[in-house]
Amino acid sequence: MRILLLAIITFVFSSLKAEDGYELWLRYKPVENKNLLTSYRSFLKEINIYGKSETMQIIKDELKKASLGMLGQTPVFKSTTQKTFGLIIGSPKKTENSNFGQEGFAINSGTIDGKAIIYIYANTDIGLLYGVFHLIRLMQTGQQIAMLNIISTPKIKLRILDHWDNLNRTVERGYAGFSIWDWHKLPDYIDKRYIDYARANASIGINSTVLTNVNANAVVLTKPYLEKVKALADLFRPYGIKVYLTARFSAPIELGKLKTADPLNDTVQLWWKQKIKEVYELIPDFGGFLVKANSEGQPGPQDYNRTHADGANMLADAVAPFNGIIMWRAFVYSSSSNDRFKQAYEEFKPLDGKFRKNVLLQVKNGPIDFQPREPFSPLFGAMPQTPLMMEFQLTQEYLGQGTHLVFEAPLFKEVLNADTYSKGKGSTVTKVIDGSLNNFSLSGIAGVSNIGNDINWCSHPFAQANWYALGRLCWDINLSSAQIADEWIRQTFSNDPSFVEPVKKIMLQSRETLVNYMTPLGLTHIMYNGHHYGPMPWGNTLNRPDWNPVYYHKADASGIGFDRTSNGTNALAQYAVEVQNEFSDINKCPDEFLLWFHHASWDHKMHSGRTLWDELCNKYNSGVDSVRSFIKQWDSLKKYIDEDRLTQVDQLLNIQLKEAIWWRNACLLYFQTFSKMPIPTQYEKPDKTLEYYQNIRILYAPGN
Ligand code: BDP
Repeated sequence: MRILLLAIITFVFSSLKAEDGYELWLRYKPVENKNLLTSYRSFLKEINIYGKSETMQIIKDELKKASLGMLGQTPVFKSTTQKTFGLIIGSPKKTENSNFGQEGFAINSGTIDGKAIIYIYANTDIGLLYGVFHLIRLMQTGQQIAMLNIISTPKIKLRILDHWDNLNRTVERGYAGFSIWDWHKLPDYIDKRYIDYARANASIGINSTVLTNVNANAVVLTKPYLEKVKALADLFRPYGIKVYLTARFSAPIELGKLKTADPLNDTVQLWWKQKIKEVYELIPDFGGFLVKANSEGQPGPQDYNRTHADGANMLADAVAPFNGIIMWRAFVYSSSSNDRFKQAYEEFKPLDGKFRKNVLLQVKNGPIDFQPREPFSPLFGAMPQTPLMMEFQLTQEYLGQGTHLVFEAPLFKEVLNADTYSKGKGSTVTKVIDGSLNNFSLSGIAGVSNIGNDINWCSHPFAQANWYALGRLCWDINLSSAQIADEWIRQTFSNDPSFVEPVKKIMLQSRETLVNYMTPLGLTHIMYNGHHYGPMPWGNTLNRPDWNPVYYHKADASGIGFDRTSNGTNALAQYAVEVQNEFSDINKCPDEFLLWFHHASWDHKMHSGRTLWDELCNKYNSGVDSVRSFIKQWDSLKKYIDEDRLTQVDQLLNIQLKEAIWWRNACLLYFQTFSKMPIPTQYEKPDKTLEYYQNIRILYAPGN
């Protein structure tokens, strides 16, 4: 009796316990709504599982955990064909259902003879696992499960995390500690985190992971490291996750002692074929390679006067017999172009249609580099004969790094919803990426991972939401930012609407808020050199012009902004005429893109009626004000969540406020030296001088 009482007390009060964030959105806290609890309990009292694979075992463990945590009940597991009720997973008579594909699932529920019954069907065990996680999500977010009729399939085939993790465990642009891959101890030591990582990814449908940094190290292709990779691949397989590596283009020289890495050289081709065979002998379902070539000093085919297509195709031919793929990055820029914006298009557009079928071109969302706001990359509308995949950056290199609360779904959606007009109105980036516009069956979205070995995985408690958003959007690209935020908050914190609604509001405003206090009105790349932490709009000391912030804003006495119209670099010509029309007229260009495309005078009249200078002051100040309101809002939510995470977020928001003020003051004081206009009286005056801000030296920012 006492034990039972203790169990009930523990069940009821476990939601108030301190939390470290390790459990992510898979917390499985007790369901508080009595009606829902009764309903869920009846459906999950008995669970019938058909099949004995490792994946089915994972399903069983997950359901046990969820049921115990949320419902306080241990389900009875059966695997018979006898009279069944409760939750039925898989089916004794497996019939291929073309609606589900290889990863989709269906869930149906109702009552038979007064007994609750719920079926999850799929063509594969992985599909069943996704179905189970979906059902758990419904329960965690407080939804009815009594009358379900769901068919769900992923919109995007390759749903990927790109880790920029080095073999020495540092993470390029990582703000959450060291790499979770403990290469030194692999393959014999298996960190429990690897399993939890796979679980978390499977729960949101991520099915691919690139383990290593795009600035690649050939050592990962040596036998001892491949054994380590194999250990991870074996662990991830039952969770439906395939492993990929980055390939260093000069590996034949570095590892094979060849004199060249020329992709058209027979010996080089043979070297890669043998190396790749070795990989597949260890990992039969190895996914393939991600390649950064001839970009920021990385070796590549152009070192031998060959094209990106020559390089990609050589590797594609070597992985093709094993059904592998090559993800070739389009992130290139050198000092030769008059506008960095134009470079990827100039190099890749002529190669359209020249890549093998198993090559995907991986394009960053914007033409420059993961800035707080960029117009969509013109490549999305320009390569109808090449499957293009999207590269987003979850790790917040240019979005406040480890200390700012920024929910990135609105940024992702803004790009995906943009219309390329490449095949007339409605040719959205989404349709390019999901393959529907140009008829490709291969499709992919990658997010540069924000995961490290910090206890809560991503350092900032809200950074987890960006990992979550990537997975959910890849599965269902039509989900709105609000839906994703809603789901995530409920699972990560609380189902109480008095908590969910204000926090959702903060999340949905957070990206625009950051744009406002960092780079409003289309400003871009004015961060500190190197580590990119903090403002440095005055930066002008590096050798190449396109490494310096002044290159990007071009502020002078006449105005500010980068003229990309036909009077300037004419980068706009890389878009369809309809897109050009949206941006080319300085008076019609949307405010948020103005300085991306125009050098506008300081007294240019904005849509608000204010001058450009006043509008700049307005935006920088409204960014700061929003952070203040986030803090106030957050602090009013004390009673809804555990103190640990409450305090953590509160401290981080206060850092964010300090930094927002730093950004505002530094930028306005600097730009004022050109505008020569006063900061309007209704706004706060910077309390320090420009020199003060210019003398700030941050030597050891993380991730660099
Ligand atoms: C830039 C990062 C750099 C990456 C590069 C890339 O600053 O660390 O290596 O992107 O994507 O944003 O290759």
